[in-house]
Amino acid sequence: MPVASPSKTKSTAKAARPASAPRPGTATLTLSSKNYSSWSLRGWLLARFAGLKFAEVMVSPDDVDARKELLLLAPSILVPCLTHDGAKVWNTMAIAQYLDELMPEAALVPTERIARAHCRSVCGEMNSGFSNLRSSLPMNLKARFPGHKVWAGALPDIERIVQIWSECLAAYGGPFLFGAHRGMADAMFAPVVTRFLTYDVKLPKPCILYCQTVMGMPEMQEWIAAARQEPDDIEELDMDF
Ligand SMILES: N[C@@H](CCC(=O)N[C@@H](CS)C(=O)NCC(=O)O)C(=O)O
Repeated sequence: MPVASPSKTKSTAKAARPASAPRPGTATLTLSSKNYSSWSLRGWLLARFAGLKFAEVMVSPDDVDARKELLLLAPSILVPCLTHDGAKVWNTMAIAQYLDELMPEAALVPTERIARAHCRSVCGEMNSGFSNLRSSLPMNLKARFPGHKVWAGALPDIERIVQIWSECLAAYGGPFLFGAHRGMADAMFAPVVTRFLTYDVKLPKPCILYCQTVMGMPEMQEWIAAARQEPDDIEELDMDF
């Protein structure tokens, strides 16, 4: 698969582990790099939006021992993975649905039936699609590539995302995808927002405003600040982030 990798240097640096292991009974969310791992960001935003108290468990993508530990938690060996009260949840959409059941008052999905179906549909599309966008424009929060030439194969993905956002913003009035309240769809598309900024993707005005809304969320600011503290590069930038 063609991959544009604008800034790729190798490093053996490991992501930081928490100083102490989480106490038994504490919900945990297993994540990898805050700078590079878009799925980690989605899972973390979902848990924060839901209001769940959890401990972060960081596993480095290039740490073999950490991968073995992750396998015990997540059979897919993928992050994010949530453990909570005996439940082990290892896919982002499953985590979103679990949190929505657990904390319905957080309104991760719209309360109205048809809007809720719409929300789940666009989230599902994000969860399973846009592979050309994901592989050619990997998340890299610390980087900026002004005037980046986007690979032609990723353009239909970008056009479809612009269509999804434009329809949602027009139908529900913004500033978030499903209206005044941030939720599941905003968490699912947040890493796309950061990619559009990193790679200088040109967008229509309503989508630019939406990107500003997402970047302005305190949770995003907190995540980005933590990403900036991470070592600069990791080895596996070609993988599907
Ligand atoms: N669709 C999966 C995707 C998860 C995924 O691809 N996670 C990546 C990180 S962004 C991963 O764990 N890759 C393997 C690794 O980090 O070693 C989900 O929803 O959870």
